[in-house]
Amino acid sequence: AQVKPEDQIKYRQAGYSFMAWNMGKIKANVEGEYNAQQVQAAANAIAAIAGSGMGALYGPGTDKAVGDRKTRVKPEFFQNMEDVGKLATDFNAAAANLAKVAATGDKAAVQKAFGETGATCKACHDKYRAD
Ligand code: ASC
Repeated sequence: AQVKPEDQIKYRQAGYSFMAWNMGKIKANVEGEYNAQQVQAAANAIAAIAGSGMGALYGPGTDKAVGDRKTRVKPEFFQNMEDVGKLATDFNAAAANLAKVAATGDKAAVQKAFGETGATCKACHDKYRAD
């Protein structure tokens, strides 16, 4: 079934928002007291969403606000799908690696994998997100 453009934007924003909450939990753990179980659960959630096919939520009509549903995606995103695909693949790989490393409970290794994951988030924001 066809997902309406405004719903595609809503769902992708929900995905990023939920990943951001989990990134924040991992950040708090690597900067303070470390709870390996919490980090593993958060990393697994991020990896699952990252690998869930969010690209399907950037269909026609989702390049600008639809009614009250705003979006920060830049027009350039839709003109550089090959580059976007590479950035998405990098993010997916980094998130999968973060989950793998989180399963070991090694805080220093998680700190490194977390930094690498955040860098793949930022790489896309810098190019294709307004603000
Ligand atoms: C986060 C979050 C992002 C990324 C990015 C990394 O926790 O909400 O968008 O990490 O800030 O640079």
